[in-house]
Amino acid sequence: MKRLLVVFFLLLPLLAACGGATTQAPTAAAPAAATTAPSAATAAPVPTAQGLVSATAAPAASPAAGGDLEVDRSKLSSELFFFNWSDYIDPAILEAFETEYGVKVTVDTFDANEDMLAKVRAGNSGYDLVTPSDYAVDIMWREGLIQELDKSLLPNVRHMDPGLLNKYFDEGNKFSLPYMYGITGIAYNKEFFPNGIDSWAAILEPANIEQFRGQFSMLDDERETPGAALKLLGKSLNETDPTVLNQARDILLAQKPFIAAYNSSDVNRKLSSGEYVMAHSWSGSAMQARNGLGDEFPGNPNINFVIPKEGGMIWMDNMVVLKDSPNAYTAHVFMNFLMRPEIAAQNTAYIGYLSPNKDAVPLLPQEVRDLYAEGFAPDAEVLKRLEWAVRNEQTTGFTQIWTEVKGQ
Ligand code: N2P
Repeated sequence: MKRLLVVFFLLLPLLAACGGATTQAPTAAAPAAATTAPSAATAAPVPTAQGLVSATAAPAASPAAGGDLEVDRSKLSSELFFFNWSDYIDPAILEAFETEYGVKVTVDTFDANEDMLAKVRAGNSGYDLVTPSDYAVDIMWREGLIQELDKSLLPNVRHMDPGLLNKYFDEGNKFSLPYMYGITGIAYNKEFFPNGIDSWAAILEPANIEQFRGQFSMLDDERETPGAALKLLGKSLNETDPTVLNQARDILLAQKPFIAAYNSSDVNRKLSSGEYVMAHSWSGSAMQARNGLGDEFPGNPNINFVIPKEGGMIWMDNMVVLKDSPNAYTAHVFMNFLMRPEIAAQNTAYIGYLSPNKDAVPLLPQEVRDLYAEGFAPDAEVLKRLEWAVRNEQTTGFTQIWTEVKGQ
């Protein structure tokens, strides 16, 4: 199976510029106009990417390159427990880490921040490292669920795009460092939509979806899915007015009889197999449907991805170490390993999301770069229509309407 070997070069600086340090519902739009491109924007795409990341080569291990961490092996645990989103790391990277350090990384997966939070809040989860999204990082540090990072163990932070650090959910990156970011829109099979899709109405309005009953899904997510309905209403996905939230709920209730499922777990596979003709989808999941995922499932060349004209979500998942992590030192070593540019590039190429690692970006190959340009990453125009999800006291309204939607 073809791996995703990707390059993403144009948009990172624009994305980096957005969402800054504000704590109020940051939109991607305003700062996108900023011209202070911090990294790759002005650079021509680096031509030597192919071969740096290859489907057959083991991940490059060059700990010494550029002054990587001097690991005290006597402090390493033999195991590490990583709680991560599904289909969100190249298994070859886990093998490479084990080969280099003798640490076996066990990955358990979740498909929603709220599910992850419930498990971690219960205590003694046994997990060391977790990848919450932006607003969930905010929740986790406020609730004392995560520990301050020891930056002396994380020299590879220097490879991260500064524009994607210091975001509103963890100013100063005391608790978290970026893992991957992406956007949420509609993935569709162009056999069924030869003219494309340009509005959330295509997946939300009964008149449009009757003909596709049981052949599409919405994310099983209390922020993403009401967020899509809010966008159709022309509202912010951080809307807190109960009247508007109820309108969003009603859109979802009207749609519900037609969907196959609320699904955040195997949208990639079902799009790829043709079981779904469209889906509310994360960009990388759509990219996996298009290109396949390692040896797990094949790609489907008919899959496209779009951010509807009304807008969509931009988000970033982040590495954090749990307060009760049994192996915190090893967790830092693993985080630092994941921030090596060649490892980050290999991982990004494999899973098809977007890398916050500025030195990984030039290592990404052409194939997926082409897909980014086709819409699997935002261009400047799309970026203006994207919004980050913010957590605050008022956003409990989402849990309320989501319970009502799911419960009926
Ligand atoms: C990967 C999930 C991407 C994370 N399956 C969405 N925040």
